[in-house]
Amino acid sequence: MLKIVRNFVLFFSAVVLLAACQQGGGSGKKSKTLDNTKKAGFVKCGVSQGLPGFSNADASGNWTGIDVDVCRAVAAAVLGDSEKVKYFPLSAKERFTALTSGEIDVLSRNTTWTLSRDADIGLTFVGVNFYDGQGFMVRKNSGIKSTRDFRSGISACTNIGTTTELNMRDFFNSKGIKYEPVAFEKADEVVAAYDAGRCDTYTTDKSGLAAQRTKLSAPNDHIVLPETISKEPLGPVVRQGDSVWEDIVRWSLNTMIEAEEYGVNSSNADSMKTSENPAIKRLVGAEGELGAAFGLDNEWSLRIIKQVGNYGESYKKHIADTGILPKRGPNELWTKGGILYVPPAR
Ligand SMILES: N[C@@H](CCC(=O)N[C@@H](CS)C(=O)NCC(=O)O)C(=O)O
Repeated sequence: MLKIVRNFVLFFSAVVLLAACQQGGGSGKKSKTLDNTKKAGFVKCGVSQGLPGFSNADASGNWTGIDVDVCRAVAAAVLGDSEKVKYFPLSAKERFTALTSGEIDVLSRNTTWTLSRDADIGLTFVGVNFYDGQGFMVRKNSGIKSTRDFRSGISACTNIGTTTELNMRDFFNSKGIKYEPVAFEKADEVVAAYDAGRCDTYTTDKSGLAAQRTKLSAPNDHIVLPETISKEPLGPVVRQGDSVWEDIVRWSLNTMIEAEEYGVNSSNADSMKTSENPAIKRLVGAEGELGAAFGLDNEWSLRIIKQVGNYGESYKKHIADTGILPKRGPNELWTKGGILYVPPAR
């Protein structure tokens, strides 16, 4: 009897161990977020409340911008259709709780990757889709030409819940300049306050200054000062704890950047299947089985490139051709003097 019990215990332990091993080995392809996204039929994407070039809705509620394109890429990869995205406009203050609470599954909203955000609050940054830095805008007639002209008593308009607030404090304190922060939750309130003369300077990411400037009553009456006071690497974010979903979002962005590097775009992607370059063939799914690593088919990346375009196409359409920031600067490929460099898809 004792022997039977012992054998049963041994057998049971073996089954449990085997199940655990299989779980470990196969967990790479299990994603609750992917399953839920497929069930819902759309990607739940957190965006800004309106930042031209990055995430902005027109009068009919159509969202466009380079941040929007990241969510469209994910939808093309996992649902086969870049239009299958539901957008959730979020203020800077709301954005992280929306992600950790499960209201959204990707946050793609001019969000700076910092240590505490990445490590401390249940979030994971998957990459950078825009390298930025914080700057200041002032009225031309203020006579201020550089931050060296700032004096104690200056008032500065900015957004609550941003790195901007923290950098501004560090900047003024380190220079011994007494300043008056004028902060609001909604970006439009900040712009309106600055436009109405309630503060001497408006400070945010330089891309934000360029984009929000278009909303001022007389954009040409304002200048952006030459100094950049911080590093603001902006990129998409996911919840911690679903590494497959994290990889899908990371490699959807990487696909757009690598496609530009290899000259693959929305018009030529199909014809690239017969390219002589194996890296290009992998990128368009004609060689290898890269999609299987996330439990996706092999055309996931081809769909991203065909439906959304490569990074350069997205930048041109939303940021350069709209006049927001015509020059790519650091957001040029590493092969062209910029710092856009993604690991290889292989
Ligand atoms: N990159 C900074 C700033 C982000 C931020 O929220 N900036 C404001 C000013 S440009 C903004 O996006 N406003 C648009 C909105 O809230 O809809 C951060 O991650 O904290």
